[in-house]
Amino acid sequence: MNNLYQNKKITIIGLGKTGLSCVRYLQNQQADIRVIDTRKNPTGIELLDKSIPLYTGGLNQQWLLDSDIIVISPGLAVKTPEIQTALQAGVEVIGDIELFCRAVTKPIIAITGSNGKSTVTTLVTEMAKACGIKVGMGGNIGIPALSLLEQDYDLYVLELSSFQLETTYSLKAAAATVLNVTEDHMNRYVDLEDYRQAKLKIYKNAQVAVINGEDPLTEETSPSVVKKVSFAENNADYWLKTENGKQYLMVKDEVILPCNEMKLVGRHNNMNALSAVALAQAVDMNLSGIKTALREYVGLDHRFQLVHQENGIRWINDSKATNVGSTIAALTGLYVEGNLHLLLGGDGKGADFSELSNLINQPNIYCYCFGQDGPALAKLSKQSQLFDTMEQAIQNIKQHLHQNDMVLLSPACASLDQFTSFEKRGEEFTRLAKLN
Ligand code: UMA
Ligand code: ADP
Repeated sequence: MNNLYQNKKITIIGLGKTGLSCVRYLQNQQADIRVIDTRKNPTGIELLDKSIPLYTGGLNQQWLLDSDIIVISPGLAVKTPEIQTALQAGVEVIGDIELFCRAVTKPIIAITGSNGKSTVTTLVTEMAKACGIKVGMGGNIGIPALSLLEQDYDLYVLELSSFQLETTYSLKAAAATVLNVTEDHMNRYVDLEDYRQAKLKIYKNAQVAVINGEDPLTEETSPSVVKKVSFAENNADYWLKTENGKQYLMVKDEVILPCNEMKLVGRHNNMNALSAVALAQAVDMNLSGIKTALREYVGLDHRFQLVHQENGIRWINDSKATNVGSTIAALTGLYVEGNLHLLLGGDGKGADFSELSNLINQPNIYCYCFGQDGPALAKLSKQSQLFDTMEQAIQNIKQHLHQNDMVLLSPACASLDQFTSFEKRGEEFTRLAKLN
């Protein structure tokens, strides 16, 4: 491998998983590195080699200006004034995915979107495995992309966030998709269009762009794309056929699989399956492996997951519903024979929640709102109550439960105001569900 970065002065910002993977990678490249984290006591501090200069509690402008390259964590906005000052002084600012793209020699399937990224990323990875391909999966899903370069893979499947795409320039995906665009991270973007433009960067220089025919915001505009395919319920290359009450995943006129042979359920998951097939076929995976994965894939934890059932009451953990679009997906077409007790709340990241209003104002839906944006959410429904914490809300729900009811945590918000992650929030919900 060429030592592109040998003796280059590189400042890495952020000591999370991404920053630490950059440190490891650039140390191997013999770069002259130092690390900044704006937090006083950042998470990965104990894992950092003591010989590497570290600055915490703010951004050291002089270090930034002295750098040849700044490698910035997706957790920090490029719009931050100190970063802008460095950019104006001619310092290059990139992210870990850019480092990855410059080094990689094998094809990449790149996946972004407001919702469904992790589901599609893992499903495509399972398809590749079922086809016998040595596949490395990483990115926003929680495995830093650079760590994948430590092994020998023939294909990479990357989940990419808008934050990561902002600082990526050299991606040339074999297949790329923007699954959907709905409001998220409005505290980091000027508006929806600003956020969308970051996502659309995924298509630049892609061999195949996989677009959502039902969401014009996912339309690729890059002239560099070689081929375009679409997925949608109707009028698309990958579509859903309904015949005699049964649904089928289709490519053109060919049946791929009856939907009831999949373990994934729900309309949004049918769309996820179609996009995954489109991505897999774009890199010539065989249909037999694709079908095996579609049949066997059970989905991920914390995504509309049944975690407890007792006395005819179902408890569903959808803690990964961290924006309005994902909660809408959970509620659309959901039939509950009894009452639906819906837990909403957390950090809304500047979102407008009003789209939820129609869906939740139903005679059998009761809302229990908590956390930072609980008050704003409670205002949306006539049948809502406000609590400080999810635990208090669940204690209250338990006094009102009857057979055939459902308790659903699909909070439309990030968890970070009261939990360390969406996983911890989901685990707490599951624990409380099972508690007598
Ligand atoms: N932070 C600071 N100062 C810094 C650096 C970070 O305050 O100098 C804060 C950030 O604002 C953020 C938090 O620290 O709230 C985490 O940042 P980090 O740099 O420690 O993050 P990593 O551990 O490197 O995790 C990142 C992604 N995090 C973000 O984009 C915020 C992870 O996605 C990703 O899995 C990981 O890299 C590996 O690629 C998480 C995420 O929430 C799951 N992503 C967003 C989403 O999915 O909606 C985009
Ligand atoms: P991401 O990685 O983009 O956050 P996940 O696959 O982890 O996506 O799912 C996050 C949330 O979004 C879950 O609540 C899930 O049920 C919901 N979801 C999954 N796919 C879609 C989709 N295509 N459209 C809307 N919501 C979806």
